[in-house]
Amino acid sequence: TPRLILVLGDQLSDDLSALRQGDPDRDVVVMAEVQAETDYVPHHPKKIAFLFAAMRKHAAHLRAAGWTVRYTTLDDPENTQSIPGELLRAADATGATEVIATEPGEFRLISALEDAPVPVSLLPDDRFLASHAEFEDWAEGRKELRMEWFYRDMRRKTGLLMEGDKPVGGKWNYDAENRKSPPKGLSGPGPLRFEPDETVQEVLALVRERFGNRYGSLDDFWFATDRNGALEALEHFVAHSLPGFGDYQDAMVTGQPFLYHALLGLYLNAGLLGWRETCEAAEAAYEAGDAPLNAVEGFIRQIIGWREYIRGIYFREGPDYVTRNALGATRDLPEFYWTADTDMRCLRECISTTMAEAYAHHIQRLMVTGNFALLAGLDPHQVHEWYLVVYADAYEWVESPNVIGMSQFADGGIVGSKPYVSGGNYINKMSDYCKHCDYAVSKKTGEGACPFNLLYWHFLNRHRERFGSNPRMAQMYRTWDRMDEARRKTVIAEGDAILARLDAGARL
Ligand code: FAD
Ligand code: DLZ
Ligand code: SF4
Repeated sequence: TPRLILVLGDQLSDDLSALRQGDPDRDVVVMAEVQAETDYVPHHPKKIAFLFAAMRKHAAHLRAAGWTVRYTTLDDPENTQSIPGELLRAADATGATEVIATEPGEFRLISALEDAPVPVSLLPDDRFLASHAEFEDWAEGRKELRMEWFYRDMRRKTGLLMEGDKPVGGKWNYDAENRKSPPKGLSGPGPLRFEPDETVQEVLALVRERFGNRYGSLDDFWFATDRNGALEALEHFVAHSLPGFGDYQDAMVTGQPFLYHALLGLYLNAGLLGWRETCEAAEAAYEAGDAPLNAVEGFIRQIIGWREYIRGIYFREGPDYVTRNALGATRDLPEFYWTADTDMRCLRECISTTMAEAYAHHIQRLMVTGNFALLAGLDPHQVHEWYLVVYADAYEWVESPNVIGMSQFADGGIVGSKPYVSGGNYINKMSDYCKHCDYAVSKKTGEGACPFNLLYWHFLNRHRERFGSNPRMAQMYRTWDRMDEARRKTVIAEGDAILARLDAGARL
């Protein structure tokens, strides 16, 4: 009898553990577009279109490689609209009594498979550099976890940018060189764009019909939707953007959402690219003298360092991670996160890019939308769901430690040792947003003062008990304490007023 091999929407890799265990002459691959996955949060339609198109092409590719594939489209009248339901239907149709699957990247779906009406054997997802056991071993017994130490081990393990046991160039980390402010007129090459072919157009029509009224634009869809396209996008990035990636990694420019960023996260996370080939392409550019070390090291660190570390945390911390709320933040997510309708230019810019492209780069996510949410005390679970909805590269295993941990400090300091907060000065230094803003970044209080300036001190003041003795935050508290009493009172009162406006749904 055949067995069923489940391939999920973010498992579009040839070298997948479930496929390796299967036999093309005997087994049946099951792939399904289902509402349970499109609706557990209302994903951005571009993300759904990307995944459906990539799934359809991957199914065709597997068939060409000799597999029998049962593929259910979303509009198939027989579709049960859930993964376990489609496995049961496939079992009935084929006589299969067991399923082989690669572990999903979300506890919700892992439990659904464990409870599925057909027995499922879950295999490790070995498309990552560090297995769960390896991360556990690394983390075990450490007082605190820090990405940098993990990253060095991963450099040693992979040999990437290594000369024997020494890091190339003598330093492990060149981040200090990667924080340049954007010069006037900075633009950058941006990603490689793909014209929608017939498959993509069919999917776009389906997604427009079913999800067209949702948050997020489906216009100008340009993502690659197969492995060859993803490889071309990688090549394009390495040739054109990687050389400037380091210098302008943190820069933000109005009307230029992409700059020198890779725009590869969605391909990596869906399985169209692997970490090793991606890092090796960057390393080769360094060795050929085509890209500087600060850029290449920074890029490789994001992938074998941050991406793996973040995944390790998700699986180590467990299903309750996404409900953590160490700072007790309870404010509802303001409506403008869904509409970009705010006078705060930085937020308007980052949120409208997100609506249009299902993309924003790291510093926009961390220091604009994330920073504001943290300063304003927004409920971290609502913030987490927002990030899971809006980005084409978002899956819970990677999104939640970045949001709950890195950005919102709701895990109490597992991912990061201090909260990522800043006033308007940082945003002004790294962007041109403030020049175009109705608020004045130079104003700390009074009419038209930048809300980030007020909320920054408000945050530090209301969380003094937790952060006051953190040596990495001592400087900030000293500055606060040196302000005169009356000024501090004004800051708190005006911060309160902004939060009250948020609560009242007033425009900011
Ligand atoms: P680049 O900036 O060019 O970086 C290269 C690659 O490195 C990325 O493609 C990605 O695979 C990897 N990478 C870089 N930083 C991280 C990180 N912190 N964690 C994991 N991988 C990283 N990344 C996601 O893949 N999915 C998410 O849902 C996600 N949510 C985020 C939410 C917040 C609040 C923050 C602060 C960061 C989030 N990130 C997420 C990390 C990072 O912002 C994105 O990976 C990156 O912006 C993707 O764009 P890019 O491909 O142009 O990446
Ligand atoms: C994100 C997503 C969406 C929108 N749709 C599907 C789908 O229809 N079928 C499918 O197999 N996978 C989909 N996915 C990806 C899954 O949600 C993903 O595998 C889990 O969140 C685990 O990472
Ligand atoms: Fe954002 Fe403040 Fe600058 Fe306006 S002044 S863009 S609100 S940081």
